[in-house]
Amino acid sequence: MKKIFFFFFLFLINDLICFAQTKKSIQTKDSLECNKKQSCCNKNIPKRFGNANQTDSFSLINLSNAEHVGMVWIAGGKFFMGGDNDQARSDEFPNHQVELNGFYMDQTEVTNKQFARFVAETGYITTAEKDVDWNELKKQLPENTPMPDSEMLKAASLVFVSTPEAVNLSDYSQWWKWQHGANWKHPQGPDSDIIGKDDLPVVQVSWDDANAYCKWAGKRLPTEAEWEYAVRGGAKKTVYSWGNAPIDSNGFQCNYWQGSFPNSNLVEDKFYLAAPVKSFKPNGYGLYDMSGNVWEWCSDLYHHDYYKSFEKMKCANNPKGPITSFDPDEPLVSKRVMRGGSFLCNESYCSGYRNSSRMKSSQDTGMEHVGFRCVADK
Ligand SMILES: [Ca+2]
Repeated sequence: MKKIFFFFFLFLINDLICFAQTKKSIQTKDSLECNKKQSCCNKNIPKRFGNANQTDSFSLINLSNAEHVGMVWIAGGKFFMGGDNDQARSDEFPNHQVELNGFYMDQTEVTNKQFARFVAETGYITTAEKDVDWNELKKQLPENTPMPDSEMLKAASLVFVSTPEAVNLSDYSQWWKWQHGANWKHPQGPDSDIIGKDDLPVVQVSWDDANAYCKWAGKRLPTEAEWEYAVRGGAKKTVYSWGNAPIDSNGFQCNYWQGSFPNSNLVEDKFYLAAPVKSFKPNGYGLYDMSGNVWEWCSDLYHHDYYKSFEKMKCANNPKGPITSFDPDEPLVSKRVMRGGSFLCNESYCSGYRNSSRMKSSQDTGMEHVGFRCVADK
C-alpha cells in the first residue's frame, strides 16, 4: 500500500470508532434528536494533534466581516434539489423539493488575503501545519497499533501531481501526493508560496479550518441545500450554474481541466491550477466560481442515501444534513460534503461543476483544490 493510504487510515480512524457506534440508517437532523451515543460521538473526537486550546484563540468575532461586506442576499424560496439529467450519479437522487429561508452568501471563495487576516488576528494554525501527536493519535487507534516512522508524522497535506501518461481513473493515489510542508501558505509544498496571490482562493484547508474561519468572521458554512439553491442562481432545471450550454461555449464558463486528466491539461481557460476569484462570469445571483476553481466545503455530513429520506415528503424545510455519515466507497470513514468541482474536473472524470454533483471527504482533510465560502443569516 502506498503511504497516502496509510495516512488516510491514521487520520480517519477516529471516524471509524465513531462510525462503529452509530447505525447506518438515514436520520435527518430535522426529524430526530441526537441520542446520547451520537452526541458523545460527535463531541468526543479527540484532537489528533493535541492542540486543545486552539478553539479558544479565535473566539473574537470580526464584526466588520459580519456586516455582510462582499456578500449577496439570496431570498428564501422553494426549489428542486438533486439529479435532473442523465449525467447525475446515484447519490443525487431522488430529486426532491426543498424550501429554504433567505441567507447571505459570500460572492467569492474565501481568498488567501482574507484567510491571512484571520490567521494574523487569531494565531490560528491549520490542520495541515501540525505534526501528528502520536500520544494523542494512538488513543484513537486499535490497541497495539505500531507507531509509524517519525517522518510519517510530520505536518503534510495532499498535492496534485500530473501523471506522465493516461492512467486508470479509479486509483486517485496516482495523482495525489502526501507532501510534507504543504499547507495554505505553501499549497504545492515548501517550494511554493502565495506571494502575489492574494486573490486566489485559500486551499489546503480542512473542514475544521473552514469552520474556524467562519466563526471568526461571524458567519457559517452553507448547508448543502443552501449551496445548491445558490448555485442555481434562480434558474430552474439547469445542469450548470450558467444554464445548459456546454462548458466551453462562449469562451470558458469556469475554471476546469481541458484535455486528458490527469496527464495533459491544455490550459485553454488560461489556468492550470486555481484562478483568482472573479476570473469567470458570475451566476444569476452574482456569485463567482460556484462551478469549478476549487471545491467548497458545506456544513453537512455526507450520506449517499440522504436524499431518499425526503422521498415521501412534499417539501423538505431547511434540511441540514444527515446525523450520520456513510459513503459506500469508504464505509469506515465519516465525511463532509463539498460542492462545485475544481480546476481538476472535466467531463471524463467527475464533472463536479454540475449543479447537483456531490463530493465528500473527511473533515480533517485539506487538499490543493479544496476551499470554501461562507454564508450568514439575516
Ligand atoms: Ca483550468
